[in-house]
Amino acid sequence: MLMHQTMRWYGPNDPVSLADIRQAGCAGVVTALHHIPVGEVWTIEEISKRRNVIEAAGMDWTVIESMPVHEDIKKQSGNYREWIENYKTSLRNVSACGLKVVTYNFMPILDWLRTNISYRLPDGSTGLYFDRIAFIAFDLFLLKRPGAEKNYSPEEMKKAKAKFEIMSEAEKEFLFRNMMLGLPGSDESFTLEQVLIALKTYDGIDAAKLKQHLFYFLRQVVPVAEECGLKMAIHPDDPPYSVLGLPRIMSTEQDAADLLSAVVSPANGLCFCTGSFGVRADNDLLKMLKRFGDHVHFLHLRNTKRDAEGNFYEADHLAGDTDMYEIMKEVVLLMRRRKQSIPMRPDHGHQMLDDLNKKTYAGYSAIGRLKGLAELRGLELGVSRSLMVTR
Ligand code: DNO
Repeated sequence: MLMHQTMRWYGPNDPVSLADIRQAGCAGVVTALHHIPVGEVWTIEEISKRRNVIEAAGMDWTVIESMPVHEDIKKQSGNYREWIENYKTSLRNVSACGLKVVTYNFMPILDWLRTNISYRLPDGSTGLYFDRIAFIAFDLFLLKRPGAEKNYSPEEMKKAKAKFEIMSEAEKEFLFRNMMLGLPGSDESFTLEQVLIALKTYDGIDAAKLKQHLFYFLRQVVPVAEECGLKMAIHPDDPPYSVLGLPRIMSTEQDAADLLSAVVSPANGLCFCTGSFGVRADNDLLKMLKRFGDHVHFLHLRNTKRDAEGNFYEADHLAGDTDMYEIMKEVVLLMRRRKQSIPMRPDHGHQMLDDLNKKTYAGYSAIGRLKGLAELRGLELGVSRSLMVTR
């Protein structure tokens, strides 16, 4: 039994086509109805339309990534009760259309963040990079977030100032654009004003409160998911710690344990993203996978390489800080134990070869992801076969 190999597809406007994904060897596609405003119901009609397009290309749509959670739900403000009811309706509708896994996240305002989406690697390809000092410089001198100084040490602020002073206008502009990229699947960037206003609405919401809001949400939606045979898979924070003074609550082993014990149900689970959890040196990924294996409903396999300063870049899928061989071995054993194939996507990939001449969603190149997928596929087959040998 092997993993169900998929790639993310951002929908009809994605420069990487369904045909490309099929040729990469995928059996399935992971996508979402990005055109539906956050909070509104996903209708059966819209879901089936999308499913038909994918099936016509010879693949299936088993995993949704993401069904986004309205900001009001995260803050328990405004019409959050109505958004939760809508979410339940959407869950029933996607289940009626035969989908099985729903990925979501609970990161306030922003999703993943990088300071440089085209970091040049030694071989000439590019990857995504998070430079901690550049990030602090952005926060202090470009965003000028009120109170930002409270989140950093004097030493860090000194380094950020020095870095900012020697940056050219073009470099500042590049950093700014990278940081303000909109939510995944959106072509619109955030504006400075929008971010500052949104940040203000989180005043008074600390990590403990945000967790309570997450658990409240789960107590409402998980029973619905369970009833209709769906699995919920929360995506970890990326990077896995507080940013811009915002609480982040799905970054560590303890966070995942808290989530699973808050609502005990087979429908309450994780999108185990090795690239996100792996940025923290204190996350023991193998231990986490062993501990939470029964609740892993979706796998994002990619690798990062961090340094002592807190910077990291997205490395080759089989290189970096995560021992992908060990992870893969555990995945193979897990699937055998569960007698079930787990959907996986190679997550991001580098921009390489012809990708470098194309504009794709950051991290979602065709060839770079194909390379990652092909390596993971080979690793899995090798591990799987070797585990079959009995002496
Ligand atoms: C980044 C992705 C995330 C993920 C969401 C899930 O490339 O892995 O944006 O889709 O956080 O809700």
